[in-house]
Parts: sequence; structure tokens; C-alpha cells
Amino acid sequence: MDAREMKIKAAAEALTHVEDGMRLGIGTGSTAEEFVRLLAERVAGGLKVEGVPTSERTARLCLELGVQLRSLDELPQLDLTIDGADEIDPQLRLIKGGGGALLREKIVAAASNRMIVIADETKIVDTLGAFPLPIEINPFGQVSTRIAVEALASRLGLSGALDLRKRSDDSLYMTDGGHLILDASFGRIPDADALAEQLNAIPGVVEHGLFINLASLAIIAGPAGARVME
Ligand code: ABF
Repeated sequence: MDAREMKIKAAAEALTHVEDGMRLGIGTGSTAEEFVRLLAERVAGGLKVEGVPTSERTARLCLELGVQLRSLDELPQLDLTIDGADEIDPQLRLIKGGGGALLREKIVAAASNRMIVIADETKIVDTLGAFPLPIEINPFGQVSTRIAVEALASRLGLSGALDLRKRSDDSLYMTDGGHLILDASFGRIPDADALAEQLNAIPGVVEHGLFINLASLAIIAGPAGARVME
């Protein structure tokens, strides 16, 4: 099974949790997009769901494929969110935001009764942090915010570069919400809970990619098929 087939396998398993009439949070990224494609086939076959997309990119794909969308304000409480991840640890804590959609992804996941993560087995780690942690920051006071993040990292014994995310043309990457992203290459985050809590206390930090106590289940696809972590 190649990488795309594994993503499709995980997405197909997740689809078995979707029921008629559900209000669905719909994730971002290549794995979530495989889910949207499979969901669209079921919708074409008569399944009725309403989706809240976690990014403009996902919204465009849903509209193109005929998946009915609502805003989160129209559907403020969701039954289920299905989304990808960049890293997953054994306690189902996640790093997300490599795709830049972490703020909407977290708001949508928090508004959902359940969140199912879909991924291939390369995303499983013992300790979070090999994937750079995305930290979404307000452009106002970005230098002060960076200094505050560096000071926090140092207090927690973390070190590594904080890179302001850029686009391929070297311009600054802006999120759907008009914010910047600092990618923090800590390497290893021994106390993800403490880091998550203390990042939230820095005023210029809009959100960060540590998703803790949000995922209910992960469907992990490998060459031999899909398995469930919960
Ligand atoms: C979103 O897409 C993000 O939170 C995560 O960064 C990324 C995973 O993408 P992919 O499925 O393409 O690996 O879920």
C-alpha cells in the first residue's frame, strides 16, 4: 500500500462512523481531502450531512464535490469532526497545523462531540515534537510574542529554532484568520500539557498546534490495514 492508499484506507474507516443527518466538522490536509472525496461519493448516493469546513481550502473542495456546507455559527454544535494530524502520541495528543489551519481546526474540534483523527502510521510518535510545533500569532507585536515564546521555551528546558513561516515565494505565510505562524523546532516536548497551557497564557499567541484532550479516536493506516487507537 502506498502513502495515498493508506490515507484512503484511514478515511474509508472514518466514513463508517458517519451517520445520516450528522453535523460534521471537516478537516484540512491531504488525508482529510481523501475523506472529503469518499464522503462526496456517499452524499451523491443519498447520504445527508451538513459540514463545517476547517479551512477555505477544504471549503472549496467540498463545494466542488457537492458536500453541503454551513458556517460554524449556523451549526455551533457538531456531532463529529474528522481531521488529519502531523503527530499523534500514545495518549492521543496531537501536533496539528502543518497545513496552517490549526485555529479553525481547534475551534471546530472543540465544538464537536467527538473527533476522529485519520493518519498513516508515520504520524505515530512516542513523544511529540519532532514535527515543528506551529504557533499562530497575531502580527501586532510579533517580535514581543516571539521573545515571550523563547522565554517560555527556555523555562521549560526546550530549545530550537522558531521560524516565521514563509510561502514558497518567500512572502510571509498568513493563515485564513490573517495571522502569522511560528514553527518551533523543539525536537522533543517532554511535557506537552505544560507547554500547551503556558503558550495559551501569552497574549500574542492566538493558538498553537498542540491538541490535548480533543481526539476521541485515531484511525491509523499501515501497509497491513487500519487500526484504531483510543
Ligand atoms: C491538517 O493537515 C493539519 O492539522 C495537519 O497539519 C495536516 C495533516 O496533513 P496530511 O494529512 O496532509 O499529512 O490536518
